Amino acid sequence: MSTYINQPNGVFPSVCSLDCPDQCGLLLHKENGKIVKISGDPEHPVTQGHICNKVRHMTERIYDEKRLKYPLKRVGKKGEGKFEQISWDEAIETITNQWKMLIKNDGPESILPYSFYGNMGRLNAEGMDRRFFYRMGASLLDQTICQAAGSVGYQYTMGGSFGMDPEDTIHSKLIIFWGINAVSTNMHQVALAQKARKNGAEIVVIDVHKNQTGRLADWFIPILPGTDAALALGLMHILFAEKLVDDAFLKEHTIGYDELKEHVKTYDPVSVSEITGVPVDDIYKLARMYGKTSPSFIRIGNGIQHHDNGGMCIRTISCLPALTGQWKVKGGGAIKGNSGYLAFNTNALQRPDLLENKQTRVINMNVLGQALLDLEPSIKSLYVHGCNPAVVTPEGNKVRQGLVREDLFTVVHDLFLTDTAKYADIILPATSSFENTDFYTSYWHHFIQIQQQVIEPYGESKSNVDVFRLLAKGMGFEESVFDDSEEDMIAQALDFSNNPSLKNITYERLMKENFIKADIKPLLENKLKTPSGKIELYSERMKKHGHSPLPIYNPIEKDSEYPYLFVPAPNHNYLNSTFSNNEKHVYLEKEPKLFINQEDALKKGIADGEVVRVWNNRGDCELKAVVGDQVLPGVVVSLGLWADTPGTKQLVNSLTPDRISDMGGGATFFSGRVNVEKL
Ligand SMILES: Nc1nc2c(c(=O)[nH]1)N[C@H]1C(S)=C(S)[C@@H](COP(=O)(O)OP(=O)(O)OC[C@H]3O[C@@H](n4cnc5c(=O)[nH]c(N)nc54)[C@H](O)[C@@H]3O)O[C@H]1N2
Ligand SMILES: Nc1nc2c(c(=O)[nH]1)N[C@H]1C(S)=C(S)[C@@H](COP(=O)(O)OP(=O)(O)OC[C@H]3O[C@@H](n4cnc5c(=O)[nH]c(N)nc54)[C@H](O)[C@@H]3O)O[C@H]1N2
Ligand code: SF4
Ligand SMILES: [Mo]
Repeated sequence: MSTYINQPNGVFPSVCSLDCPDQCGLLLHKENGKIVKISGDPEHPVTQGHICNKVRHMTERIYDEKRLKYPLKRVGKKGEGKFEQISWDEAIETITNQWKMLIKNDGPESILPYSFYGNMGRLNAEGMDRRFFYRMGASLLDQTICQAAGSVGYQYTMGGSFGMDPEDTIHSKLIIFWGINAVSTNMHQVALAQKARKNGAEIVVIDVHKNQTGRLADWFIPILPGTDAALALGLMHILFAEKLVDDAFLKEHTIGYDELKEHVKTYDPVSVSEITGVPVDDIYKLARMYGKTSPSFIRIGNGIQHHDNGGMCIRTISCLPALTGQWKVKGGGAIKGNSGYLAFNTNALQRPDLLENKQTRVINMNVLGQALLDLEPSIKSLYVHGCNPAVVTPEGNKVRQGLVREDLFTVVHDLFLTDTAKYADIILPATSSFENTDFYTSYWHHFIQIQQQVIEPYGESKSNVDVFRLLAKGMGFEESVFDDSEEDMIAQALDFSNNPSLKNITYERLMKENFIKADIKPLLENKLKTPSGKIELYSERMKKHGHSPLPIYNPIEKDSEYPYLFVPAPNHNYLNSTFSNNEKHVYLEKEPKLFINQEDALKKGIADGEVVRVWNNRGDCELKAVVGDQVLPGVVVSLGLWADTPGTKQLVNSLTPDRISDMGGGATFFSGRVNVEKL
């Protein structure tokens, strides 16, 4: 039990719950029972006292007047946003009565939970909710919107989400940020890279947009969207041709290097240059730099995998460190994600055994719009938590057409009246993470952390765990798993003999120490979790799954004749759509922009600062043009996922395709085409 809650004044350790690799250790400064300031924990070895702008202003969000204080029921038309206060008893009774009726008439699969990591706390994001919906037998959600394609691609090469320890970045001499806007999205990786730079390291950024990360680079390499696999193969071509590969390493730790060597002969620098837009000389320069510098480190971002070919692209890039033997060098290798190291007992936490019907249908979250409109038997109820699909999900107009269905019973649990909540029948107020207890495992650094409750719940808000306890009671679910305390659940999750790195990490220790680094052995000390136990440059398993067993470049789909490839990326001051409803953060971000090359702007008669209409067959929006050389001709980039504001049209996901990527059922946000004109 947290003792912090009873102390009105003091400074208390905490964890950032946002979906961000850095997973910072925080200090919450409390006065008269309220948090007045949030700072980075100087004791936390990765955070080192520094946090981002977003969370430094977090008190504005947790005490925002607009926060939901009590449950609401809809009184207006769907989506109109008219609600009336109700009690928790009425809310739970309304929801469970509706669900009991649906289960009787249509079966439990007519109900779909839709959630993501608005709060990364394991109990709240994927604990009690899983137990509840497994027990109910509801449709299952395939949570593919973020890193699915790349994780599968990386896994084919490396056996799972296992990369370098980011703290070793300080030893690197060459750091490549590849498709990651790290200044905004992984700031402590940048801090570590800057330390390495003081010791002589060079920073290279490969991106479609010269944003703040590109501007910080020693060398920025602009590339055409969706072509990175070709560049990686071109680098391999030169590495083999110029004997810059580590033969001893390849023999000992990989399979398929002879096949790969033969195969990459077709990716000559001239052809690769035509595909990628990267000049031939630069391809040579980068290959030689990569082949001759050690330790070298590639931070693989999420940007490259939100494409039709995202899985294969990451599969391909992740072969590079093996060619040069970098996995053996401290400060060498790559990171796509590191969640494999902190794997905990998900079966004990989530209890998939409670699901009776093992054939229960699975719905890919990227096609929510289609699912709500066309799926048979139809979805009759949607329960949304920790996610804002009306803004973040592709084919946004289809999503909204689905949400407006009169016969869809929608419940939204959130801290704010999000654009999704506006379509709800019942809205439930959620606590912020500082108002509950949870444990956290980063997908980038190696620390496990605990959040103890620091402040009282805002208004009548409740945590996800508490709401699912109430819903279980209301449904008449009698299993004792719904009575487990937070402490019980954390202990169950950490009790996991399959992962020796967690051996000495317990609830009690976390309560004392707040953050504990897992005891992780060097990557190649044990066999990898690939079928061969080695790094697989050639993958028989990929062949079985219908992919090329060797890394290849597959072009993205040309989904229309519209002239521009559209990359709607995240922005600096929001986290996905979180903060898009908080004045301070909106003020810092100003307005939604569209970056366009000056050549394209000239042709279209668009001047810098003018509002432009961006459209395709899926939808349209209006953004402010930024004309310059930040993007290549033929490419346009927007920043941020903006909430609806009256009088504006800024739903960038109204333009994005809901095609599924090559692997993992992933999203293809960045592979769509649009047209642009002066408004
Ligand atoms: N400030 C802030 N931080 C965040 C988030 C946020 O919204 N705001 N979101 C969080 C979440 S959930 C995630 S998943 C991560 C995402 O953070 P990142 O891993 O940085 O991924 P993105 O920002 O989606 O894209 C990264 C970069 O890829 C570029 N890009 C797009 N297509 C291509 C391509 O084909 N090739 C290359 N080389 N580059 C390309 C984009 O221009 C962008 O600069 O950040 C997390 N942190
Ligand atoms: N165009 C485009 N679209 C994208 C992306 C992109 O780069 N471009 N990125 C994609 C990616 S990588 C991701 S991960 C998704 C993210 O999409 P989402 O997961 O929807 O992320 P957020 O927009 O941050 O919404 C999270 C919501 O959870 C709520 N929340 C926070 N804590 C809690 C809690 O404890 N309980 C409950 N019930 N609610 C809580 C927040 O208030 C917020 O409304 O977006 C995707 N969409
Ligand atoms: S959003 Fe990321 S960088 Fe900012 S405080 Fe949270 S974990 Fe740290
Ligand atoms: Mo994400």
